[in-house]
Formats: sequence, C-alpha cells, structure tokens
Amino acid sequence: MNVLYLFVCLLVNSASCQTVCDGGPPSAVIEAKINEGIDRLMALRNQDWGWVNTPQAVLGLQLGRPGSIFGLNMTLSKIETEIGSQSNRNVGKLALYAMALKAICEDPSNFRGINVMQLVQQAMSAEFRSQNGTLNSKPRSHWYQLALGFQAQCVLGDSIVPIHLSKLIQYQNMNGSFGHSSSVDVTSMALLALSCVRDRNEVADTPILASKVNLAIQKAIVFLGRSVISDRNNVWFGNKYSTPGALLALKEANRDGGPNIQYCSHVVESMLRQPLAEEFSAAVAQMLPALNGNSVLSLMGNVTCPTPDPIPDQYQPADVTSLVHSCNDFQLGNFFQEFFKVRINVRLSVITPDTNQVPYNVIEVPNVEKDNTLLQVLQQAQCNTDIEFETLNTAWGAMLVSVNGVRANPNKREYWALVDGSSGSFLPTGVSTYRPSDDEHIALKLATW
Ligand code: B12
Repeated sequence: MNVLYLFVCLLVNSASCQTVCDGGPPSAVIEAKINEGIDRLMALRNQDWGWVNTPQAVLGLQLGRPGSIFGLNMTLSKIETEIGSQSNRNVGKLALYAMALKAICEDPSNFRGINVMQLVQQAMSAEFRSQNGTLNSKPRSHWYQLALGFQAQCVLGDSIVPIHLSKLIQYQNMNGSFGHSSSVDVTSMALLALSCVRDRNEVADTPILASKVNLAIQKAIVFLGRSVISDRNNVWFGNKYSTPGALLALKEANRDGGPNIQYCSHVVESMLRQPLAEEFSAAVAQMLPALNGNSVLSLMGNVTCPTPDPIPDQYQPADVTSLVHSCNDFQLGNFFQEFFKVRINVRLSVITPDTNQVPYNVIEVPNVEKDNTLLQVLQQAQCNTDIEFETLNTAWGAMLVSVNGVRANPNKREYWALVDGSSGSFLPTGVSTYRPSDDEHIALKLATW
C-alpha cells in the first residue's frame, strides 16, 4: 500500500502529498521517510496494542499519514483502559488523549462515557490552583504540558480561561522564549497554542488580550528564528528533537501570508537524513506530522478517519524485547573474545544538594565495552555495587528516576539531570541512547526544573 501511495504522489504531486515548506525537497522523498516512520512506530507497538505513550503515537500516525492507524478497534480499547488509570490523568497526557481521539474520529467529550475534555479542563484549573485556593503564577507540572492543554481546548472548541492564557503570556521570557532555559520545545508548543487561540472569540473580542497574544506570537517567532543552528551538515531549530515542533509552530504562526520559514528546506532535508531505526516512539511520533506539514491545528478541519482493520502482517504488534542486562554480560571474556573488543573507562558522580561540593566523589567504571549506552554503564556500576538506580520506561527510553535510594520528586519539580562532568552542560539525550566516550565524566545531578 505504501508503494502505491508513493507512486501516486510521484505522479500527481498532489496537495495530499504537500510538504511543510514551499520549494522543499520532492514530496516522494518525504513520503518515503513517512513510510519509514510508520514502520518504526508499528515495530514499537506493544503486544497490548498500545505504545508507551499511546495518544502521542496515534497523533503522530494520523497527522503524518491521515487514515494510517492500523488496528483501530484494539487502539480504542487500549485508550479506554489507559484513560481510566490515574497515572495518565496529568494535563499533558489528557490533552494528547483528547486530540488523538479527535484524530481518529471519536468524540472526546463522550468517549465510551468518559468526558475527556472535562478532565482536561479540570486538570488545567488544578495546575494553577494553590493549596489555599488562590491562583499560582506557575503551573504545577510544566509549561510544555500546559501548552498541550491549551492546544486541546482550542482545537476541540472548548472554552479557554483567559486568566490561564494571561499567565502563559506573563511567563514569556524577555527573548521571546517560553520555559526555564529558553526552550525551543516549550516555545514551539506555546506558539502553536497561541496561534490557535488568537482566532477564538474569548481572545479576538478582548482587544487587550488579543494584542498581548499577537505580541507574544511575534516575539516567539523571533526567538525561534534565532534558535537556528547548524550541526555538521544539518540545520536545526534548537536540536533535532525540537525541530519538528518548531517547524509546525512557525508554519501555523505564519499562516495568512506571514514570511516563509527560514532555511525550511534545509531543515526538512536534515530531518530526512536522520535514520529512524534506533529512535524511540516519541521522536518518530513528533517527526511524522512535521514531515507532512500537519499540526494538531489541522484537526479543526475535516479529519480523514481510519478504516477499521485488516492489519497488514508486518504491523502485528511485536514482542518488544526488554533491555535488561544480567551482570554476566559485563564480565570480561576470555582472551579470544576480548581480542576484538575495545574497552573504555567511564567516571560517574552522584550530586545531590547535600553533596554539592567540588571535587565530587568519582565512581570509576572500568572495562566498559566501547559504544555501550550510559544505561549499560550504570548497570555495570550497579553490578560492581558502586551505585544503585531505578528507571522508568517512557516514550523517550529509560528515564532515571532514583539514584542511591534518592527518588526525584516531581511534585517538588525534582529530576535527575544528566550532566557532562567537565563542561557542566546537559547531555543531549537520555541514558538509553547516550554513549559515553573513553575517560568521560558524567554527573547525575538531582536538580529542579
Ligand atoms: C518537560 C521535559 C522535561 C522535564 C519533564 C518534567 C515534567 N514532569 O513535565 C524534565 C526537566 C524532567 C526533563 C528532563 C530531561 N530531559 Co526532557 N523534555 C521535556 C519536554 C520539553 C516535554 C516532555 C513532555 O512533557 N511531554 C508531554 C507529556 C504528556 O508526555 P510524556 O511522555 O508523559 O512526558 C514525560 C517524558 O517525556 C519524560 N521525559 C522528559 N524528558 C525526558 C528525557 C528522556 C531522555 C526521557 C527518557 C524521558 C523524558 O518526562 C515527561 C513528563 O513526565 C521534551 C520535549 C519534547 N520534544 O518532547 C524534552 C525532551 C524529551 N527531554 C530531553 C532530554 C535530553 C532530557 C534530559 C536527558 C536532559 C538532561 N541531560 O538531564 C532529562 C532526563 C534525564 C533523566 N532523568 O533520565 C530530550 C530527549 C532527547 C532524546 N532523544 O533523548 C527532549 C526531546 C528535549 C530535546 N529537544 O532535546 N525533560
């Protein structure tokens, strides 16, 4: 079926095969990349027919190739079970569920008796409510999640609370970014939300709010324009993982005759060059809509509903193998086995506010097999009884949540940051994908966001 689609695109170069930027690379190449992304997402589907972040994957598929969600009935049952679980009741996740349901032509206000929109609204209000009932200036979770909440409310036609919107705008940084560290990801999500709400009556009919929204949009566009970086042959907004969100946000913000997106075709070409075979589902699900130029705002128009089943053989859910290693895996082999292996040394430090003094205690992890991930290095150190840690399985891979018995408390905005011990900068990826080099020093730092 994918081959047929590609052929039709090549032949007609039709609107359904359009790209995110004018004059970008030929759409057949983009379609081939979308096929690769769909294949990858399908390979990452769990046996229970969901993904680690099911609504994000569903949205990625439907916005990347409308109609392409296979196994619709099983997906719906899985979503129903997941929404029932309290652990999925945070505002960002609920917003994703609401938009994913709309994308597969279900009613988010009454999905099998559940009013997901109401849950979003309650979660949004709870974000700003303090214990004594007054309004908090910052949300309890994260501005990224709040921005998803605004997107869902706007796209699905629910009412927006102007005071919540004003809080978001108040928190825009001087340079036009949103979020703590001038984040391209958070700014893009906020920009997408603002681009949607600017047309809503609650905003358009209130001149002061409307002008604040428009100014915030302009400032965010400037920030994203300045976040363009060139990395080897690639051009990114921020980095490769924040680029898809930025592309779509700029596209929506600039609609109605705004300027073209800077370096758009270079950015898309850079995305096309990235192999997806080792990416986790979140990265692929965020990239697919950008390749297709289809943001969640497109859900306000006509949606192409998926057809229920049949499911192609290659898309049957796989038995996703777990990455747990046994301590034997880290033992040195015999002379012949070791002959072709390269071993490196990695150094680790664990830093909490109580131990935040220089020089840090350093844990040496000797004889690490070259190209092992940081997760494997941590497992090896754990086998040597030098460290104890726990991870949580997420759509970006394993997230470090506890080290030496100290669990990061999200209610206190705590997390275990992965920091380069020499430069102090954050590692660009998580423990499942980061591969330390010889003699590298990595600090695990209990930080707050
Ligand atoms: C908010 C956020 C955070 C917050 C989450 C707090 C919260 N409760 O909301 C905090 C500050 C904790 C965080 C930490 C990190 N983050 Co972060 N984060 C994001 C962001 C901006 C949004 C995620 C989100 O809310 N999604 C919406 C919700 C509804 O979906 P969710 O799946 O439930 O979200 C959870 C996971 O995404 C998880 N999470 C967040 N970041 C990361 C990173 C990794 C590697 C893992 C495994 C999980 C994870 O926390 C979220 C909330 O529970 C994304 C940007 C993006 N494009 O997605 C980056 C992003 C996911 N983070 C990234 C990175 C690199 C990190 C860190 C590794 C940074 C560091 N060097 O310390 C750490 C994780 C370290 C660890 N302990 O393993 C990268 C991941 C790239 C990659 N391929 O691995 C991203 C894509 C940013 C980017 N553009 O580079 N992050």
